[in-house]
Amino acid sequence: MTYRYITTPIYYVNDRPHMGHAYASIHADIMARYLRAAGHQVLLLTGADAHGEKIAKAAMQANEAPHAFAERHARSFEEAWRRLSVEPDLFVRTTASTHAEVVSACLTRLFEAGEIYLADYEGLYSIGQERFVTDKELVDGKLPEDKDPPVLRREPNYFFRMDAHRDWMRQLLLDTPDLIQPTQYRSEILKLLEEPIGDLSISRPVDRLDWGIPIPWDAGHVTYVWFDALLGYVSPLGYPGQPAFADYWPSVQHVIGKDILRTHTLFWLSMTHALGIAPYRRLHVSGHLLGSDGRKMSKSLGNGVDPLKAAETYGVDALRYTLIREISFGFDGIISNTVIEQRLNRDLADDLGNLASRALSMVTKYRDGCVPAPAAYEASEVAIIARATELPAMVLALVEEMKLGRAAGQIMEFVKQLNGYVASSAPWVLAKDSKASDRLDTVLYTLLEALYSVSNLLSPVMPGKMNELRSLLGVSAEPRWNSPWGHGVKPGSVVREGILYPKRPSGIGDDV
Ligand code: ME8
Repeated sequence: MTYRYITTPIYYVNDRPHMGHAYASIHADIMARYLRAAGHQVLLLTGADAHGEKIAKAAMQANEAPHAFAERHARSFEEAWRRLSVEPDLFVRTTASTHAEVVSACLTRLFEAGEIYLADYEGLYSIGQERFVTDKELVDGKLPEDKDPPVLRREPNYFFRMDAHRDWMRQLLLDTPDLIQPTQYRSEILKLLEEPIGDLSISRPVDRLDWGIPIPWDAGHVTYVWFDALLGYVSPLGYPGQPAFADYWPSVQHVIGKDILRTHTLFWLSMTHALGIAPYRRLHVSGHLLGSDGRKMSKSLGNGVDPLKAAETYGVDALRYTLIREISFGFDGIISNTVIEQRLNRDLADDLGNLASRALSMVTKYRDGCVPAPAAYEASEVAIIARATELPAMVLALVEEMKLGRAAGQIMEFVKQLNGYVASSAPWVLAKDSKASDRLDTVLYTLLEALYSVSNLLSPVMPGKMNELRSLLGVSAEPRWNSPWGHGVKPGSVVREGILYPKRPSGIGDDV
């Protein structure tokens, strides 16, 4: 048994989750489900990042205490994950006392080791991104991802000696070419590491911000939100002493968006190095979702699609499928209602749904709904069996690289092959020929068994619909990975007809 640990970002809980959050969480959830199906012992972590100025400000605007405000939104994230079939094993709250204890212990250790010092800081601070920024990063006076320009700050801060770990980080990236994926993000960070990166301010004076974990040796400061949140990846495993940490941490893979690449490389790698925690195994970095107008999806631009509304309109599984299939992971791409609708109507209803409903209705019509036993296989069946047998390993190899869209693409190619097989074997012609009865049995059985394979292969992406498909095929609901050909549908058992993906008339989804 091998342990695998996958994390989503620990989201700021200053509002309801939006499509960008759903994008990262659904990718992490699908990867977790594939690895679980393949026999790994998997933990999927998500959580709520509750501290920092952004939350304090939003809570004040909502006229609510920060703790109650963050808790209310954390619950709306939990509810959203339920509705989007994202099933985390762990949900960390940075407000949890167990988490605060880990943060305090880490700070104390680093302080005692001379890794933290006090100094005055003056610089531009982005409240949107919760970090000090450099002039080089600004476009027209602000960060491109921010609404407001950064503010000038001068204050005493505790600093972590981040720059002292620069050479080590550089060497780590050089020695581990697949540490950060896709590779363009590794190159970006390697370039940054060629020059000094400075030290990291890790505290805020309480007279300006008191919403955070106190600095253990100085009541006048609270911990900087990123130093606190990143440790949310280790605290739920019982770092440092619990067996779960020893078991799961060596396999950790983080899924993040490109907006938090620097914090997950410069900050997190140097922190783990200073603390003697092994660096993560993989950082999977996504691009940004764009609205139908081609601009980064955001609430202020009004070009976003609400994930819960989309799940209600098109079905949660169609949304999950579209999110992994439409955009190559790591690149920017457009997600609009039109895009989801097209994926639903074309890939899911026309290709997969149609294949299932044709196979099931032919079995109903020609064999009274009973699964026939196959007779002799011919070349076309041998090709299908070979494909069904090799797909699980191919799919898993792509999943390990977070190429979920390509994995789903391979499975949908198999579906196309099966649709071609229906056309070329023409069961409706065989049904008219009393001497072709064995042949018809073989074709119908092959279609049902291949659909069973497809349901197992796509189950991590579309758990609900694939359960439905297995139930129509008369097979128990649990998916089985790598089920050998001939061990799925049972000759003599009964299938049911059904429409998996009702088609939606085009143009109903308005892209606002
Ligand atoms: O940054 N397209 O939390 P956050 C794609 N609390 N992904 C998007 C997106 C978009 N338009 N918008 C957001 C934080 N995301 C910190 C994380 S981790 C220790 C602390 C996704 O709520 C993307 O994965 O701002 C991005 O990295 C994440 O949401 C940021 O979530």
